[in-house]
Amino acid sequence: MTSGDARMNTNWANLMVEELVRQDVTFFCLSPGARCTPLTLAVSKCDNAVATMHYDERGAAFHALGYARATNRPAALICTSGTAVANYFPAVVEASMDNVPMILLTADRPPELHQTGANQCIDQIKIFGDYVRCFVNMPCPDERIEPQFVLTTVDQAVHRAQGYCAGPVHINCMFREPLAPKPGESLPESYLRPVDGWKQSDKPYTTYEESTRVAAPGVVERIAERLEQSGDGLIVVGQLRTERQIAAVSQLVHKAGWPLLPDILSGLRLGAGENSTVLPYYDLMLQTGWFESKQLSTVLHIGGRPTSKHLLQLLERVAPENYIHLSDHPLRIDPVHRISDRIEADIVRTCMDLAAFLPEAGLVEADRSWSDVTGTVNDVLAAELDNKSALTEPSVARLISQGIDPEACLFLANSRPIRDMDSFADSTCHRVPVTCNRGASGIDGTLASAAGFARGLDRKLTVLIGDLALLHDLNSLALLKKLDRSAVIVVINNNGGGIFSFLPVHEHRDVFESYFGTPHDMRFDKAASMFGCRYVCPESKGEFVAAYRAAQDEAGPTVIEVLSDRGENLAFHRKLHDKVRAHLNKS
Ligand SMILES: Cc1ncc(C[n+]2csc(CCOP(=O)(O)OP(=O)(O)O)c2C)c(N)n1
Ligand SMILES: [Mg+2]
Repeated sequence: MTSGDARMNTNWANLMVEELVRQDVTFFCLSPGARCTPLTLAVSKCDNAVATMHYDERGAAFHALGYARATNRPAALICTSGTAVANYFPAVVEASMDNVPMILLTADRPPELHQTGANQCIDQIKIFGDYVRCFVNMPCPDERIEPQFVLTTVDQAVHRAQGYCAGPVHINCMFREPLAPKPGESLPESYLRPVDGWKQSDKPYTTYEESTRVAAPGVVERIAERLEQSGDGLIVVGQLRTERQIAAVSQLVHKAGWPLLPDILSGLRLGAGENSTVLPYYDLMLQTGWFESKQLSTVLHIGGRPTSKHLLQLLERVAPENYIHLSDHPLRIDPVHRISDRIEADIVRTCMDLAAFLPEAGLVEADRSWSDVTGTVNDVLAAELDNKSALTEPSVARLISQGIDPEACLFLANSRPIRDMDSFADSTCHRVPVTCNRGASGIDGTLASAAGFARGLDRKLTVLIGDLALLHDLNSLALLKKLDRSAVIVVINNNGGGIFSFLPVHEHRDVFESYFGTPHDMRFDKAASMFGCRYVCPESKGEFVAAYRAAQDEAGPTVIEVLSDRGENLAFHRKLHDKVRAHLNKS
């Protein structure tokens, strides 16, 4: 067998880890394995690296994803060769589709072991296909290759991960045995002589200067004129990623004066208040047909894809003459094919410029009937949820919005949880950071992502999750255990996929339960105990409120299991829609 140079393995791994840290990539998610020994040792010995170990590479990658959602900085993932690498795939897809930075360092066997039947050796070359922003196949560490190559490769990788059109990057690292020198064995210092200056400093070898993408001269002014000329318009805000974006969009919305439809991930939905131009309950209003009579010649859409399917259906049906979309990356977000103008530019800068071009008095609002609507819907929800004692799926979402600690963050699972929070969150609640894996909308990796999100923000955590999503990611309860602060997992156990009851396939009664509803008859008490989580199963709203408050006040994880019936939940949603419709028609 060709033998390698253990000291060069160490040299290269140290260079990579040190350069990542200098690029401010300080959080490393590692999984156990042998081939990645040089990288693992380098992280363990680097003072400025923060490492977390997780036995499941799938969860580790989602953890890194959640961390990057919180910080807008990539975490670095390290794993051994073989199927370990393939387990990163779902999180890589999510990161790619939602522009979340991520750096994957996968260990690999050297070329002479490929396609030989060597143990744990698979084809890792471009394994993630087009889902990564760039792929580098590092040669085996070799002293004939100068160290600058290693450093500039890392610098480029970080730039591609977090620069324009952020996303995952993959560096495949082949290592020959012996993987590490014996303890105390000295490294060939002479190899690092060409980067003496780098060694003396604490700066990255290549600094990529920040840049901002701006619209071409005249574009924003022209768009402002179009908005001004249009009498009836709406502003739709999808996912935003930074406080600065939220502030800039808020200012623009305030100046424009048009009704705002804030997605649950926009940062403008929770805590929207009863401001007459903000329509926090727009999803409910859409489901009651309230928008049908409105003239909508212009829509200004900022940020990500709206969660509300009903909003997308409205845009498809109405086909506004001007549907202007502002986002800061090149990926198409237009599933209904109605966008007429697309501005691809920095959101903060563009919103500020646009606001400056709008008339001081704001945009003309031909239709004044938007005001007071929020108060009407709030009254219905107060009567049907707040003032009733039943613990239902909509009331759990609402109670979380009302009871969440202002110092916490909220992670929503896909399926009903994100939709229920979008629909029923109290508009007068606190505004806390909230996110969801909405790039590919998987029900996988939810807990791991949520734990990463809380870790990145250093906040308490609440997760709202369905039973299937929790079963899918059950072993990530171990990651929640590692958080210093309180972590509350509210699981709605409706014994299967509640969302499918809302679909036409629900009418196929003969096959529905077996193939869509998929009941499992499991409860989460024993799983909670296995992973060292407190567990409580409240039966009434009062018990839920008390349990939720107590769980947030205690460090460590608590699973709050709420039992629900899928059929009753569907009927209750329908009843709520009927009530909202009746009140909106009256007002
Ligand atoms: C990884 C993955 N597999 C399958 C799906 C399809 N899917 C969407 S929602 C759903 C049901 C989720 O059930 P649960 O988490 O209990 O939430 P509920 O629908 O009951 O609110 C499934 C299987 C998906 N989105 N992602
Ligand atoms: Mg369910």
